[in-house]
Amino acid sequence: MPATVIVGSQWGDEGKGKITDFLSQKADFVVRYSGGDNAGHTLVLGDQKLHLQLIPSGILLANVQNVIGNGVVLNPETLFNEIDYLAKYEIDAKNLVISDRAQIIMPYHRLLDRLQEEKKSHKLGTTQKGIGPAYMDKVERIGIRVCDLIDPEILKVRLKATLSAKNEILTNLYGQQALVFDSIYETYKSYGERMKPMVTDTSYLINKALDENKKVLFEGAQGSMLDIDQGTYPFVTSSHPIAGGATVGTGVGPTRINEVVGVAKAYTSRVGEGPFPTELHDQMANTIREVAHEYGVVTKRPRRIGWLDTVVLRHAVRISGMTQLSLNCLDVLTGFETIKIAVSYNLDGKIIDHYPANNREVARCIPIYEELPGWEEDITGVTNIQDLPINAQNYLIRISEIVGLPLHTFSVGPEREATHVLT
Ligand code: 2SA
Ligand code: MG
Repeated sequence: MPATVIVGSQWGDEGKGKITDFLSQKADFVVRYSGGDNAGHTLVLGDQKLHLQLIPSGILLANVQNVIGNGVVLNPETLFNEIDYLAKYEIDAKNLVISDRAQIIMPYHRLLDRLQEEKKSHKLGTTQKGIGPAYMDKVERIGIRVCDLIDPEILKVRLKATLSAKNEILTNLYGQQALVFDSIYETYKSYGERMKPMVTDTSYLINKALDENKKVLFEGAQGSMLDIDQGTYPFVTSSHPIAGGATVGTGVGPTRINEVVGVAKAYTSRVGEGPFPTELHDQMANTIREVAHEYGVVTKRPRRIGWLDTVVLRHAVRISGMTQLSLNCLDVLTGFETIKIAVSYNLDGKIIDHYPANNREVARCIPIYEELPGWEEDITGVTNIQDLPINAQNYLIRISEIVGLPLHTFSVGPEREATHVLT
């Protein structure tokens, strides 16, 4: 599979970083295509847990070329902090290149993210990393790209124009002090100098790699239900986490993508506001949250927990054309008498098997569950699906059946060694 996209099938935090790290052992390139430092990807290196927000998850392997694609919004401060953080673990980020067309997150983006959120009566629960405001500027065509950042003359002109517009909003609408041009310019100019050697036309690079039959992994951030078009709008992020995002976000045509791996957890979690039909509010949710340490990597917020929702999964399969399923965190469900899978919704007495766009309808949807017997045995050491307790095997088989995808991997723990490919 020369070109594979790894996509979150739920609301993010499905373990995409872990699967990317696992698959990158056989890859030549790992490419981030959307989002920014709102993502929180946890990687396990020996007995260390590493958290990355921006740098692709292939960085742990010295022979993998890591790429930040044009669809990403890049906070230079986070980038350099991560490079320095990795250096402490003796990981050299020399195999990292950055698209000259990626957008830069500026200080006013972070500030506006927080101020906009505070003003809203219906909060979105953003990560306050400036993601939405940075994508707004991109679409408004007033953003600063990487190629602008590394050219002090262009940076000066673009920052002057944009900053005066932002300062009007900050002072008039939010009663804030105006931001000072000189200090922002000097800081970002020096970020540009440090970034310059890493910057290139990454579309050219990736397409050339594909021409040479190299293996390229496109690493998704967030999840399908957070997609700006296909997710639970307006409770979404401002980018395209779905497989299509990999093409626009890297400059690689759809005809070059061979596989789309949907990553899902054996249950569901969501952080931030918005609808969540299978959400649990009982002890079960607390148990799962503590066992699996379900807290935001970036914001430390407790994640909301619920049963697996295959209406959501089938929606994700459709919108990304997924070809395989990777199921994580099976071990977290050990010890429950029964386990539920939502297979459809009851909406005003009618059974539906698709996810409504209208949020008032979603609020009226009552999930219809299949209930399967659970298992008690510790499965964390199991390496082969046949060695799982029969009820755990049946759970996996049933999910694969309902979702209509072959199971590619299952995992029984956070470590790289706890992910197993089905034979
Ligand atoms: P934003 O900041 O504009 O992208 O927020 C908009 C919505 O997208 C959600 N979102 C996420 N959901 C799950 N995981 C994410 N990454 C971090 C993690 C989140 C964290 O891995 O744990 O630490 O809280 C992520 N990033 C964005 C967000 O909650 C809003 O609902
Ligand atoms: Mg995450």
